[in-house]
Amino acid sequence: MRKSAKEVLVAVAGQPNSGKSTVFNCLTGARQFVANYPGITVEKKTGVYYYEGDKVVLVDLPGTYSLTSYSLEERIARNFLLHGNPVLILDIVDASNLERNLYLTFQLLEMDIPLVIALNMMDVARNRGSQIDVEELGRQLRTVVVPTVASKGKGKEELRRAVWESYEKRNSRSTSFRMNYGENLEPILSSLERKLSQDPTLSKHYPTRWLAVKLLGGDSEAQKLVRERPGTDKTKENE
Ligand SMILES: Nc1nc2c(ncn2[C@@H]2O[C@H](COP(=O)(O)OP(=O)(O)O)[C@@H](O)[C@H]2O)c(=O)[nH]1
Ligand SMILES: [Mg+2]
Repeated sequence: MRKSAKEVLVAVAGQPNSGKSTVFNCLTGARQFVANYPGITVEKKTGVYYYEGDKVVLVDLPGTYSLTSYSLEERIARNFLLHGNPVLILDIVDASNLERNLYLTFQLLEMDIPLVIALNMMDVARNRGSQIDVEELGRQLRTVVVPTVASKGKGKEELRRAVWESYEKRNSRSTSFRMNYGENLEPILSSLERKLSQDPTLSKHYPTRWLAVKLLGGDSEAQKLVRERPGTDKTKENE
């Protein structure tokens, strides 16, 4: 292998039954390892594949419908995104349940980590007569969208290429997608975000927009992050 080979950490997220495990298996094949998240019995599956000699490490996050802090699975997924340093999120979206699946996507986009969407179950969507304008979806979300039928291995190479290209372009992204919370909330969010940005420790460790949204929603884990200050090891999940 080339001396300069890179190693890239990618978090694989998605709602239950979106085909997350199928995509994961399709990309990594037999190169998989299972451990537990520290201190708890939830399985942490890691897989590896090589793209033109560079190593891509995939971490399979627990399947969740959203990214609040109400369930253990959601907290694990969220903590990994906040503290595990993935450079990219691969979001598996079920094309036949697009609206419901995008609920998680919007929350992932707020984490301020480059995102690639595998628009999976394209066969099911097509059989139901749905026509999805894949390019328009990508334009609106300002992200790359790759249509896949993971159970048939369709879209695998396109997905690998999209992951790599998004990784290489990660610093040259134009403005990323921002959920608009409407004229009542946006001014409050902006002022909160401004305050959080002025705190160098917080803004270095957490996406301030995300933190502002969560604080406004009364998210207790987010409040704890602000209270406790970053810097200590919080990858451990204490129930
Ligand atoms: N028709 C179709 N089935 C799929 C596709 N991807 C996955 N599946 C099937 O959908 C079911 C759920 O997939 P799985 O990977 O376990 O979902 P997960 O819960 O997100 O990990 C399985 O029976 C898969 O074989 C796809 O693109 N098309
Ligand atoms: Mg699964």
